[in-house]
Amino acid sequence: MKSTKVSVSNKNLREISPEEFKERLASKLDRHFEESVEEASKEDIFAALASMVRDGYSGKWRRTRIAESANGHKQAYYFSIEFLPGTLLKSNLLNLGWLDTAKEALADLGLDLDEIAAVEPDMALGNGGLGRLAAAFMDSLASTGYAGNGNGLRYKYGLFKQKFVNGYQKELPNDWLKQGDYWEVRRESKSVLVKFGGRVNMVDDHGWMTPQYEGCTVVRAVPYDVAMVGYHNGVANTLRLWDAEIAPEDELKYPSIADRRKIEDLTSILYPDDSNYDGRLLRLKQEYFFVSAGLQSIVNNFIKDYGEENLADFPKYVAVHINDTHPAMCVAELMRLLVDGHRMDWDEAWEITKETMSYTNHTIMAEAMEKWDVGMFSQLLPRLFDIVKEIDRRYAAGLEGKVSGDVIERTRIVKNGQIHMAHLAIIGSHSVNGVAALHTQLLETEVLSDFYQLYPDRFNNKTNGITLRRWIQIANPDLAKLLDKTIGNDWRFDSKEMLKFEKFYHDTATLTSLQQIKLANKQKLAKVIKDKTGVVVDPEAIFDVQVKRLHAYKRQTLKLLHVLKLYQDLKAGIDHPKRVVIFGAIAAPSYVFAKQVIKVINAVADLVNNDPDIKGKLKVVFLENYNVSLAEQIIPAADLSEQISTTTKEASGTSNMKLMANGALTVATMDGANIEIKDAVGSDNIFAFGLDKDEVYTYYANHSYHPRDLYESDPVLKKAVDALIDGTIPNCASEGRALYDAFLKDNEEFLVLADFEAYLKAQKLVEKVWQNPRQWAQMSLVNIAHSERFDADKTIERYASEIWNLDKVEFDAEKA
Ligand code: TH1
Repeated sequence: MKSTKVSVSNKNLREISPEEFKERLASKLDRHFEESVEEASKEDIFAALASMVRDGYSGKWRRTRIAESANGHKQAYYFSIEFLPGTLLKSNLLNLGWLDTAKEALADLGLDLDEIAAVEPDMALGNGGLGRLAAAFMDSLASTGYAGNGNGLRYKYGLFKQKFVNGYQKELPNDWLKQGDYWEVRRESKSVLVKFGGRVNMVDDHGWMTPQYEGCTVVRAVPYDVAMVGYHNGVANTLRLWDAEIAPEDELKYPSIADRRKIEDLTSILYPDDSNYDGRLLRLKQEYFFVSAGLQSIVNNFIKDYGEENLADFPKYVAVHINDTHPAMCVAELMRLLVDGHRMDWDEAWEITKETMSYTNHTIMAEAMEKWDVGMFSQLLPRLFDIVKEIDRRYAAGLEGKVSGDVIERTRIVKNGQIHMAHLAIIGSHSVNGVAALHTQLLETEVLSDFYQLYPDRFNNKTNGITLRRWIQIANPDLAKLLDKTIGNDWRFDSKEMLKFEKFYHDTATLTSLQQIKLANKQKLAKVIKDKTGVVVDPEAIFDVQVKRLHAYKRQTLKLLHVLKLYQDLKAGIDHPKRVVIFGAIAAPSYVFAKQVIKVINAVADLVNNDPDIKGKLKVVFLENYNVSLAEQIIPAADLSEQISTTTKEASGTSNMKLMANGALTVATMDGANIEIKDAVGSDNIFAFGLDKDEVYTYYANHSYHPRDLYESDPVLKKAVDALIDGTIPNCASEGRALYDAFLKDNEEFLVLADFEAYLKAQKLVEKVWQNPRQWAQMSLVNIAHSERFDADKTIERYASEIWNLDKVEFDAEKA
């Protein structure tokens, strides 16, 4: 077989002509809906386009699968409880090389691609950064030409829809499948069974202790596959999402709808929690369900391709990645499949498991650490519990006499009636990585230091990345065109090329274009804001953006105090440049404090936006239901990017990267990936401020943070904080009081008031630079050029070579 690298990088940006595109569209509409383009609704045109796109990649999808198994390629499987791809029409068009043609062809027909694409509901099977990263990695795996597939859950309801009622967050169900998912393919024949509960008896079967399951509940896992199309390279990988159904042999056991629901509800809802842990039974069921189904299908596939007798070679052909601890049961489940299912000797199975598994930690926040109660776990998963206990026993026994008993006790998996999932993931993997340099350093020196002492070679850093294709080519097409004009279009294929944009630092025409593009994007966003909230904002103002989950450590509260201070200044006749502060943030429904913050911000927005005294100099806008699609509208219009988490708390952050790529300047604490952004752009091109990691840890170690002292001694701070309780802000007395009390609590964990003064200073500097539009544009240009450092394609190259040991897919390029 003739083999060529798949990265038959096809740099033709127009793979079909507008004429051909129009013909295909007309014939789709005719065949599917018996209507002409003129008669068709947006929904119908969307469906026809989606169908054309599917035709466009179906051959690639099939050939990639065949090439992968025929060529004996190692494949990576990314296990994640969340995937957050957003919408897929435009990104599939882009990756196929059809986007510009589609825009043009539709325009010829009097149609606007953006309006039609808006019909597609977001595939919101994730909360925030963790799920978005998983989706970015899917795009990059395909686009860099690796055989890498995703494995997750097909939630019937995606992340809830956030609505504001009287300024309070209300949650509505997100029935994203109602309109029919255009991209998935149900693969009935690949279904597997997953067992829960019951009892397990070990019986001797010809000398092998074999489990017999009794009285368990069997759930059928049916995969729905979504193609992940590579950028101009003929590759299409698979994102496999599992749905729970009644097993065919159990139909009679569940005669009523209500009975059936009990099984099918397993995949109904996505837990709306981010960086938090909530030890509920349903979540444990979900975790085991996609872990077991995914590993069963991988092992079945392996046996089909290579034979059971070659299972010892499993890690040569399979890498399984554990994205945060939610899929940590992979370690025990693969042991179960190998030892119980294929009668492999424990020690051999253990070596295979460790070589196969790798794990990413995404947070050091104590409240996010998964620990399952032994009682619940052993009842739901009796056999898996035995295996976890055995892994733990052997782990402890293996260290006996080699390290202190304290270390063993601190690091073991099962202790004090709980199962520590991070410990299971680390002990059962050959690689453990953090998601930014500082984060990995903190894992090594603080949070996981015992493990780092034990296994220094396992630890490595992989700083997160973003899909630049989506955030520049799709979300900011005019910026993309400016890059083409200045540096040529090679950057669309190799982001390193973007560094050449820096050569235009002194080029007045380019700087002017940058300003014009930003202004046009701000005008568009101003319209969105007007339509959604009724608030009129001036596109000439600073667009100051904080978009991310609502969380105490992310400190939307610090931004709020700044807003209050600006408001008080303006009331007192102290002038500031015009500013529009834009928030987008969803709170977990059970997170009381986060919801109080939302209410207060909305109340402050009401106050500020309607106070004639300040003459429109300050506007506050909280956009509902922040999601990927809204991000695509906000981020290209941002001047200022707020990345102000308490140093040490934000593992990486990724909105910081998207915003810089769109030319926003960052106000940043030296936390997460902000440090690397500063390193990339230089300290003159970022507004860095605040406590550093050592200062934060000193406060924690000495319990020496006394915010009341700061409050009493700084009248500016006191005035801003007092606004929360002195009646300044109408209609939020109890929420204002809650924030006030939180700020002033002795040793308050997020050190909000400790950073206030430095934050104001950073914002003063922002205002000063804003007065110099040329300098601002120059800084913006440097940020755009250096965003190449955070291209997820490069992050994936590092995972592929340093963790998964993959090589690129090869197949007959002629047919690609
Ligand atoms: C986030 C981190 O908070 C963020 O800093 C990082 O950029 C992102 O992951 C991607 O690495 C996390 N999201 C979750 C969600 C859950 C549990 C832990 C984390 S950490 C449910």
